[in-house]
Amino acid sequence: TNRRWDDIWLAGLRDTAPSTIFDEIISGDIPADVVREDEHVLAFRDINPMAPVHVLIIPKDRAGLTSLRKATAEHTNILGRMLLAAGEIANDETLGFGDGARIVINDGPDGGQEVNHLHVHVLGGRKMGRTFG
Ligand code: IU
Repeated sequence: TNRRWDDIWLAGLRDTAPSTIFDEIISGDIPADVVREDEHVLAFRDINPMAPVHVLIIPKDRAGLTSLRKATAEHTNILGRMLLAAGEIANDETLGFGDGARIVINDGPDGGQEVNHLHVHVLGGRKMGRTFG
């Protein structure tokens, strides 16, 4: 059966928000410095880094996840994959991380979110301060 197309069709039904620049990065229409990729998640360097290393992790299929506040139990798998990827990336000294990282999700306008496609920030390469801005 054509389960993959069923999944895409269903994702479309539950994700009517406008696509974002991250979809163009996923499709390859806009280049990105990809540091890690699998079937479900894509990780690339932030174009405007706020630390010596700044990586964004996104789901390839946004599937309604414009923000974390939109998450439901059906997103459990992808949310877990994103956090596992964050830990693995933060552990990768070849990317420039030292002993630790700051892992952040901005959610909604008041949270400082600018791109409406869920993303986890992994920041490092320096010792982070206690303030969150
Ligand atoms: P925010 O949490 O939605 O504010 O984060 C969006 C991030 O996406 C922000 O750090 C931008 O620098 C980054 N970004 C990018 O890496 N490439 C782009 O083409 C665009 C934004 I637009």
